[in-house]
Amino acid sequence: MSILEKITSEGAIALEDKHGAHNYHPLPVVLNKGEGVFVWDVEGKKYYDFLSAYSAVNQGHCHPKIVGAMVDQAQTLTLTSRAFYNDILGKFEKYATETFKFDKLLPMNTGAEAVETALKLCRKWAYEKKGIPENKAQIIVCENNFHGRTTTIISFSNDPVARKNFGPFTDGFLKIEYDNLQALQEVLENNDHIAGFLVEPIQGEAGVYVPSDGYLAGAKALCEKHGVLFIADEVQTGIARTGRLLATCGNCSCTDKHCSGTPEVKPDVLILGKALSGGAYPVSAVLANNDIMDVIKPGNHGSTFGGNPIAAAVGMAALEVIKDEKLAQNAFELGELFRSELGKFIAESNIVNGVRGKGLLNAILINDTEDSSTAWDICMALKENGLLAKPTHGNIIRFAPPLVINKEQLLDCVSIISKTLAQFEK
Ligand code: IF1
Repeated sequence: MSILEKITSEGAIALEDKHGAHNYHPLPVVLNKGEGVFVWDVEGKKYYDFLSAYSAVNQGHCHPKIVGAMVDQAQTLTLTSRAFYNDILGKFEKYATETFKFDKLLPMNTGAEAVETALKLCRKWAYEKKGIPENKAQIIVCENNFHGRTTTIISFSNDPVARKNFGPFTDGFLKIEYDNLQALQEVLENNDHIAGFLVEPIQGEAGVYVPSDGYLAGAKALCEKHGVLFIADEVQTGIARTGRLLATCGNCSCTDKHCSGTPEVKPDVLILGKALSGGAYPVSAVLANNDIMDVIKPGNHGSTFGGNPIAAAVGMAALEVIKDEKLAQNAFELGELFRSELGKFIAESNIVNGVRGKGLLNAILINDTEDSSTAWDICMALKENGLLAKPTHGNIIRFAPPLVINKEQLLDCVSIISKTLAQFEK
């Protein structure tokens, strides 16, 4: 079978089922085209994409500027490895560090790799700058975290499905309750060898759990007091998703109305992935200032593909699109509209208990148990009605459209969602 041969949805699913590892349980829809907020299946049916590849496609599917940058670069120079310089990486590093206001950037490919990079950076900093005795460094993490799927990262997950039978695990992590400053203070006061605190500004996989106002700033202040690095995993929340360029939006250079003037907190170490690629090509990065990043010396860390010319060109275009099209502002405004419009339906509903989120990272809470299939069944019905979303537990559905969505499209989606949910009213 040639790669160009036409295939039906059934045929594509059967091929994956037979020849692919079963590490996912996808919704039964086979896509072959995307543009902006829309995707099409192989039978030609059009859908609103309310997952955006887990927030990697914030700029919309096949954004011409991002695809253009990728194609141009692909026809010129694709990969040199970091054994040699290339003429694009430095430009991307300058642009990204100016955008996010850090001295330096370390490029990787996937989110998990960037998280691993941040953990290694934090440990090395702790031994060399803070003077923690060798092999004693501890990093604080939160319950119900999701930071990726490498062996070290799942070592501090508490999701049994992600962990079971993958041990032995990596030591050196202390887990505390999310959104609980008291818990953070206690662990900082009662341990001598804390190197860092790794946190998601909003917990995505846990079900779009938004912490209390002031939590992140309070956590940063505690970290500062104890000389511990505040490490923000903005792989999912970053790049305008939550209505600001970053959910932690310290003093980034974004000039969007709702972004500037509302500083939250500046992390010591910032982790980016997903939408840094615009969904075109894997790009991730860790950003930090010189006093931290300079502990990494030649040979300490790297990746064959990290910082390659295509990734650098794509990353730069992906950030430019966010700025040019004021996507943080759009996410802020349409996020407010989404929650308030859907809220009207929910007020009268007994199948949905609420909607929560920030910007265009939202979730609805279904009135059923965590182990029920209701959220899945609703997603199947949404698919029939032309909107794709995925449950994050049995009773939570995440809604995260591309940030290029406009008001008319968003209201159309609210009506699709309301109409679908109405079929499930008890
Ligand atoms: C999957 C969730 C989203 C992340 C944060 C690092 C990574 C992720 C905060 C790793 C990845 C993904 C991966 C995806 C499911 C997914 C996810 F449902 F688990 F929570 F986005 F909503 N930090 N998140 O959210 O990035 O290595 O994947 O590039 O299928 O595992 P990665």
